Amino acid sequence: MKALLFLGFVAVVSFGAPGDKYAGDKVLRLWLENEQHLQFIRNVSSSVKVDFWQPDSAELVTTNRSVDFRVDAFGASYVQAELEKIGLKYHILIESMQPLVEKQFDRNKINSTGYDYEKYHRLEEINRWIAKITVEYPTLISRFKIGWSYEGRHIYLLRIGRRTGFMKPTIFLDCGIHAREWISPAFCQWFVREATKNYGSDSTMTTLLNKLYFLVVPVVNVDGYVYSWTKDRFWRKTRSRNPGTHCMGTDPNRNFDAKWCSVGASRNPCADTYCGSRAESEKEVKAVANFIRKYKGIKAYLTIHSYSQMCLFPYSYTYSLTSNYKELDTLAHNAVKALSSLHGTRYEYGPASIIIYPSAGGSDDWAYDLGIKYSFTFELRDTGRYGFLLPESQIRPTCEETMLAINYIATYVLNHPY
Ligand code: 9B3
Ligand code: ZN
Ligand code: ZN
Ligand code: ZN
Repeated sequence: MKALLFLGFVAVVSFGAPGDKYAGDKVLRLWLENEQHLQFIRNVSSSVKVDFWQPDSAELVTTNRSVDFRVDAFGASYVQAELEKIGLKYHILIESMQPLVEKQFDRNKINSTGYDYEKYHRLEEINRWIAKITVEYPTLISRFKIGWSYEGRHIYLLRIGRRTGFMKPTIFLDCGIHAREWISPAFCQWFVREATKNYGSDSTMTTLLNKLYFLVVPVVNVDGYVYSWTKDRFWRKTRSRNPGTHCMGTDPNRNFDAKWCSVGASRNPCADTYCGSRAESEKEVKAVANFIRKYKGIKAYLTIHSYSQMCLFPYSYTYSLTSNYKELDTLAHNAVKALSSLHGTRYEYGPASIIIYPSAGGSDDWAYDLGIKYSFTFELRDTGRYGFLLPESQIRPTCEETMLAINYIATYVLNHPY
């Protein structure tokens, strides 16, 4: 019996399962109506540890919007009591976090027929998959390394499309900029699978792959992703050290060179939206930016995040509209319409500054200002029922509907050369 218990313990640790770290954690949603509510939320972190889910940090909270955040059992009882006192109504989005977290960690993730696209995968599995699918489709896929992470891991890029020997318009698609948004890497993998599987049978995909290249980075923030599997399921940032503090990491989506750190980002290394010591201080951001700068022919930049069901486009760093606002708005409208046609999932769309909050240093704004005029951030499912803990049963419907939006945009880009 002792031996069994011991073995069980070893297995849990070596697979990086969450233990009972999240027992008692809850996710609460508030609607802030006035200054008093706002002050409460801004100051709550001094009394208890709260993990902001939506928006992504305390600084971004404003009145007349909802806030989702995670607190532990102790924090929850404190916060709930305080909320009653100031008469702020709240809603418990997730009553008990532990079972949801446990469900996402390892079980039998490789089935007999090969890779399971309806599971979340740890980085080593994703890297093995990258190697394997590249070998399986030598005429459609090439694998590149675009750089190394802070902790020395490779960042891979897959180029997908029929090899022609001449330049083709190219669509850049990245996933996993934020570590805890696990549905994002799952989507990039789904995209590559659909592209390869449907080439030659589905006419849309065949045309796209004949006439375009897709450049897909399945996981940008590789260190953070590993950390979200091994240490902290809700880690968002990179894992670089910050001098003078024990707080680690920079928000890669505040670290791009787009009006860097001017708004909606934090100078505090302990914040989840820390912009870093300078633009492109993060090796992962630098790798993506350098690649995009030197690769000629990128006509669209698409980046996948979660959660909140939105299709966002520039600008995020200012309320000013881009010169092609009307075109982007129509394109987003139609992409979202295609997405919704499958399961009725509702998406909001528009400039990020207006739809979520103004914030600088994002990859979409940076790509747009570089001259890539079709630049979109997708925030996939859900709207907060599960948040970052989106169950694996939703991987398929989420990816299927998102494919429709991405294919719509790709087809549009193909038909509107510039
Ligand atoms: C944020 C920025 Cl700064 C941007 N340019 N585009 C989208 C977003 C939203 C994502 C973020 O980084 O907060 C959502 Se997770
Ligand atoms: Zn796996
Ligand atoms: Zn994100
Ligand atoms: Zn998000």
